[in-house]
Amino acid sequence: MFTKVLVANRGEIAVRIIRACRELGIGTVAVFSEADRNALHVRYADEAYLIGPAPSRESYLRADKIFEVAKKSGADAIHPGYGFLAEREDFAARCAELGITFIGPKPSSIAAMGDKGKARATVIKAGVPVVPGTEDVGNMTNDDLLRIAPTIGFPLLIKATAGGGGKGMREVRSLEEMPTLLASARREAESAFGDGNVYLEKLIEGARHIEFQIMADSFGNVIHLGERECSIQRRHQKLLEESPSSFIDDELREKMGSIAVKSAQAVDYVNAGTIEFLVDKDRNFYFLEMNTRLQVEHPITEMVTGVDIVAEQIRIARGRQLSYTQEQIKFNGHAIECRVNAEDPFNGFMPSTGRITHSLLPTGPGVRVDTGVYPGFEITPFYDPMIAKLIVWGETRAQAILRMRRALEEYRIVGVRTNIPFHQTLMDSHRFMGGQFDTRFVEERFSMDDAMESRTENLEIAAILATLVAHQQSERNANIVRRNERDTSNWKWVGRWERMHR
Ligand code: MV4
Repeated sequence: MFTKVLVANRGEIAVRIIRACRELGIGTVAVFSEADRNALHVRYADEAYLIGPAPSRESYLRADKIFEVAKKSGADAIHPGYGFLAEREDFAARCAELGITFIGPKPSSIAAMGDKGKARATVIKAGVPVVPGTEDVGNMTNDDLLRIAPTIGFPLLIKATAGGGGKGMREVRSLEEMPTLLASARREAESAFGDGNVYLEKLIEGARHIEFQIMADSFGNVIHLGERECSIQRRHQKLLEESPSSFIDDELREKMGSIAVKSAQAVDYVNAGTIEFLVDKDRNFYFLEMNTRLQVEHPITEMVTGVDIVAEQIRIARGRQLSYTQEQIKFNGHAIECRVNAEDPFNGFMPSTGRITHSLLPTGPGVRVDTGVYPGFEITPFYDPMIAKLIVWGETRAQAILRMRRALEEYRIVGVRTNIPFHQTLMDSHRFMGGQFDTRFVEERFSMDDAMESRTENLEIAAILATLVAHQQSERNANIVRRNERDTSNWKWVGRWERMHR
């Protein structure tokens, strides 16, 4: 039984974890940097401790400081959230040595999935489909790789063993360009991870990125909570996620779900985890990697399954059994999450910093906002630009999209630029409405100026499109403020607000 959980994170995810603890009647301990003295997670926790200056390296990444606070406060468990220390095997191991429960998987599972080459080899043995590529573990020389490359075929990808997130990744179109690209991939991986080891995979072009949420308890029970479509991304940063994926039918969901469960079992997994897949045009799917932590986008799975993933993590870490069997998991409706970033979509998504002077959150039926900011809070350049997650639920995908349009219109943030106009433009995109996109969509086919791509020929989606396009038209007729006027509308609104409060 825990009496106190230390939350080793900041922002919206720290707040999310504190909320779960409060509902479970568990005390909470926050840690914060000098830039976060006034942060929401500090206000919501029962106790809060300063752990260092603004840069993460000197605060949120300082395991020693966090253990010091754990001791001082008497916390008996640590929830790492995502990022920072969440996937550090040594951190999880040290928790155990100090008699503190790490709310996450075993150090050995983190290690087994952290090395992407090792992860491949492990899941291959368990019968999980992976992209054709190298199958040896351990360091491979350039000679080895040049010999194996033609047997895989071109185009192929060089990937960093310690990687993830696209760092140290190179597309190779022919054997001639291999040596140069191997050298640059190794150099990038060495500087990013201190490990220049790489492996090869055949390049799957025009694929979707679809991931499965799994939950595993310490009694060997493993279930999946369905998939999340994560193809709407830019430079390996996800911008929007939805569940279910319009590309996955019940049969494929069951097949991929059972493979996801198998992947987790292969590393003796406990707690919440995510299996990432690539799914090609012909619906072939391949294991990419496993994230051994809670993810940013977990709320959309919570909305369609009704499972409180964070509460479930805490129960599992306390040594309880999963609250659900696979048969008890029912998928209901459709959820979409827009990541609201302090970035200017009209200026190459440049990060925007400053004080949030005013903000008004969307609420109402089917709307959830997870955020760590509020009016008066200053956005600094020290951390991730994500300031909120706007999550909506609808009975159908079309209803969820309409609801997201409504919520985006309600949302007002003044003081920093945000990517809300990007999301509004995306909601107008016929390709998005029709579910016709892959991981290249935002970078290659999407423009803030011209959301009106040629209409799709796919008849299956014509009905959804008709509803959504009609709605778009009626909004225009009603003179509802559109994205390019967002700044003006914000300032008009601020004017009204200030007149009201004089
Ligand atoms: C791939 C791929 C195509 N073929 N592997 C990018 C980050 C890393 N986690 C895996 N990634 C990819 N691996 C093969 N064999 C395409 C990507 C990829 C990608 C994957 C998921 C989400 C967005 C992506 C954007 C570009 C490339």
